[in-house]
Amino acid sequence: MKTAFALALVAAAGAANADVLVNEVVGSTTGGDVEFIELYNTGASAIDLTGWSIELWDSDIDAGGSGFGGADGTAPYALSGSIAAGGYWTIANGETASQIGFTGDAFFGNNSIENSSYTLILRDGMGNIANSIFFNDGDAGDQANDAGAAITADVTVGPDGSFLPAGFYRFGDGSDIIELHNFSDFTDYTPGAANVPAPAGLAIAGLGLIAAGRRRR
Ligand SMILES: [Ca+2]
Ligand SMILES: [Ca+2]
Ligand SMILES: [Ca+2]
Repeated sequence: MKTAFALALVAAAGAANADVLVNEVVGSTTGGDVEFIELYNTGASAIDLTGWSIELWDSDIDAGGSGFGGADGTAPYALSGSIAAGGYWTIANGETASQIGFTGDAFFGNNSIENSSYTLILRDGMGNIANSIFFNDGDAGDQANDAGAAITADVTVGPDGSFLPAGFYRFGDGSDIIELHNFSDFTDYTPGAANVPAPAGLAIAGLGLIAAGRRRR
């Protein structure tokens, strides 16, 4: 009995919670940066976010890039509260409130998300990576990392031409289809609400072309 309990604990400690995903991010826009990170719970149960955190790791190796593997802004951000089944949890800055009228579940200061390559890690209450996103500005050598240790991110976003993309969203909440956000057109930003859904019946073969076609700046 004692042994079985110990084994169960080991199993639990090794498995990241895969139900909560990074669903939408905006970090670099025209003018003062609107910055927010939206999580989405794909599961059937509410999840307590106590002990969870969002980390932002500088991922620029190019000359002049500052502090590869260092924490960006005032990251990490400790999460609190819970996220309902099919619900959202968002951290957002003051520009998000002033420019698009949205206030998140948590607040971070303006310019918390850098405008060149970075790695966003969502870490669960047991310290495991629940989801990781590498935002790439396209410079040779930039590398997804966890505090300087190279990783293969779950999702790589960008570059958008030779720039860091404004952000990304899953084309339909929790989807594996990734779209880049526009820099100056905020109409497709949906912090704390449903992302643009995938049209019903869309042929899988056509998704890549549609993804490319929707990208504009
Ligand atoms: Ca770079
Ligand atoms: Ca920014
Ligand atoms: Ca959204």
